[in-house]
Amino acid sequence: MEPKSLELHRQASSITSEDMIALFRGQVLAIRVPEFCPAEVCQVMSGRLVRHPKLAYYPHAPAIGKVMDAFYEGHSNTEKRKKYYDEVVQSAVEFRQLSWPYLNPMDHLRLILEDMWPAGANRENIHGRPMAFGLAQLFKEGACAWPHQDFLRMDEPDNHRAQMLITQVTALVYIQPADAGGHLQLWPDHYNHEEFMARKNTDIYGLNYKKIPPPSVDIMPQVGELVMADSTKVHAVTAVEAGLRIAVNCFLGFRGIHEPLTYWS
Ligand SMILES: O=C(O)CCC(=O)C(=O)O
Ligand SMILES: [Fe+2]
Repeated sequence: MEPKSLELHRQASSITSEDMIALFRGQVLAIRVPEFCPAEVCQVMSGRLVRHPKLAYYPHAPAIGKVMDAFYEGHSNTEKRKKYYDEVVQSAVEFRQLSWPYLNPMDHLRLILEDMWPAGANRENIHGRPMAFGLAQLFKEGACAWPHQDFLRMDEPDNHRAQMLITQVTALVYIQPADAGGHLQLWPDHYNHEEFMARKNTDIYGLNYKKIPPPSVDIMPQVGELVMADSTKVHAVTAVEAGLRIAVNCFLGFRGIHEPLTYWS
């Protein structure tokens, strides 16, 4: 049962620490900021992303492309992990160029967080060096993301800094929503490892829809919209039925209201 006070999503014209705290506490499942990134900037970015030299498709999911590496991809792969850290500075520069000469929506977000959050916001740094920032994901027709959870604390059980994370939020800016499908689904539940494994599909990474309740929130993203949701709770992307879906995203780390927020991808 969902608590009575649970708010499904909150629409805002600006980001406030009150809204962020409500999200971290699980009192609201999503914060939506319409037109966070102007449509003309989205258009510039999508044009560059589809022909980006670093656009790569996931070998296990060829309908999903990405520009820039995500930290979790290098999980338990020393070589990938090294490449990730070696390319941090260059990736940030290249990510910024995607929107040049306009303000990059991810840079805009980090500036807002730094200005708005009482203790400011910093690049995440669990290994004594800054983590990468800025990533794009492209979903072609048929692509989906199965219900899953993202939590750096679970991926890095031996890392002291990662263990101090109370929760983690995904911040997504939709550069180009799908023409049909490609909805973001959110659940209020977080499963621990045992509970997750009991509900997992046997042959794919995500949870089996038949073993979890229906989603509480279903969002059809709009062009330029910013959506923030707790990534440690179950979330999914429904199959793209028509068009190409492009989102840029980063994660935000929360360690307490007196601690700086962190961001990484
Ligand atoms: O693209 C989306 O809407 C969600 C992708 C996702 O799983 C995430 O941001 O953690
Ligand atoms: Fe996710």
